[in-house]
Amino acid sequence: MSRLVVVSNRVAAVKQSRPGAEGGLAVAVRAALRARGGIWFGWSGKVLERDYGQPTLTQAGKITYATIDMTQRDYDEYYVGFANSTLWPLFHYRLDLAEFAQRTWAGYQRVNTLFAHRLQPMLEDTDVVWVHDYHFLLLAEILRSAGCKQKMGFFLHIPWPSLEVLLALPQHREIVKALCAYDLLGFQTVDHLHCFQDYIRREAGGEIGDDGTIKVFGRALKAQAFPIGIDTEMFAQMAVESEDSKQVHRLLESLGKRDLMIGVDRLDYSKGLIKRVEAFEHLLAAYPDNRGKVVFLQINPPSRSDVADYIDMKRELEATAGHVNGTFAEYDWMPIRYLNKSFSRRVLSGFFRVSRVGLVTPLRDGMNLVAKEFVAAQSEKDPGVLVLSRFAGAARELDGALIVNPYDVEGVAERMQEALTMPLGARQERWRSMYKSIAENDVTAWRENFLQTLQKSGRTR
Ligand code: GDG
Repeated sequence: MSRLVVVSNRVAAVKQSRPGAEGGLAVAVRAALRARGGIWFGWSGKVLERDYGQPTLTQAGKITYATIDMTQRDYDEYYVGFANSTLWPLFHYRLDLAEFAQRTWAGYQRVNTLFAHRLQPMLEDTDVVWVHDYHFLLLAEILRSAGCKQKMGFFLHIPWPSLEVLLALPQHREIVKALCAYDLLGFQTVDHLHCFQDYIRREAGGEIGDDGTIKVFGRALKAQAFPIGIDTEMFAQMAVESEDSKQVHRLLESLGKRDLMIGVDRLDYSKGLIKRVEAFEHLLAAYPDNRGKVVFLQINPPSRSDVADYIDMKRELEATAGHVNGTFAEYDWMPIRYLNKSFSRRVLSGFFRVSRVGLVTPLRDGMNLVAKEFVAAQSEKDPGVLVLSRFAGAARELDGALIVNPYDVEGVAERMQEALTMPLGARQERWRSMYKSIAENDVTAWRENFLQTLQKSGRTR
């Protein structure tokens, strides 16, 4: 079996903490690296004033963790700049927030080049390279022009936008052309895949074969949907154990007989948090029976707090939640508990398990793993109901959820009410079909599917 080289912006910690402490992706990637041997390469998370040195290498069994630091300028231009202030908003359909500047584009090209040049000497001819996410769209092209002939695959964790939206990106052509230097491109859903194919056909004049082979820019590659999964069994087991934890007991005690609705999201404008709070406000206004009887717990681990749009959104969210609490709270009941902090995955799994309703209502999301985790955490005897945005990739698979349009605040409130009042039999039926799907398509199946397809694809070398 060929050695695997994984490239991602952040690299998981060398030392794993207890099972379940890290996300499914890290677990799955680490397991593949452990089986095949290889390198996990990326940014150390450190920002230094000085120039890049050679990668820091840490060997753990058959895995080499290779990380490099970043200069303040590269962090500002590549990470905060082009990656998170141009690509992220644009790929999430937020043209109003996307910033376009030659300076950050140059920074993005520079950092992709630097990473490629640091990676290249570590590569062996028979390696298989798997690059993750929008931070490294250009990596394969730079490696190819430096003479690298390894099989290279790329997986995009966020949505691929529709043609009209992508065309607003001044560098759309350079970026798509660079992406076509990979042998295999993976998207979260067929919808994202179709958007990409649309660009290839209509904008780039390329051809797409029945088997998904693309011929464009004098290159041949494959593009396919690989919906990412979670470590379903492990998450389900963790939730069972966590139900008996101190934190879950305290939560239940504080609720009394009230029903819990839960949302867990990075504090990001793509997650539709303000609209969600507005929908909850509408629920309390339109269905007053819920007053005093339902608690909405919204957990938001902080994220990208050095990007201005995130600071603005946080302020607006706090004001909106404060307004709802100010309007409806009673001396013995607070409708919204808004927590701007993180919890361990173990505690979260227990919170999910005791929730009557899971609210996952992003305005756009590549997949959304919280939706799958919520389902995994439920008990078959008394499962909660998932309210899920049609604009999350997960909606393609989780057809047992109540699917909503997150922009339609009144519509979401209706579905919240339906979820709160759904009879047990209907909840079980919906949950079973969703659990089956996430158990079959877990993160291990996802990883193997991608790597096997990559192994088979590409030019014969
Ligand atoms: C990107 C794409 C795609 C949340 N709060 C805490 C915590 N979490 C965990 C969740 C979940 C993960 O973080 C978030 O994953 P999502 O999929 O919901 O969202 P993104 O971070 O935006 O991820 C997304 C994903 O990549 C994978 O391809 O699904 O569409 O945007 O696992 O449980 N974890 C801990 N403490 C918290 O407070 N430890």
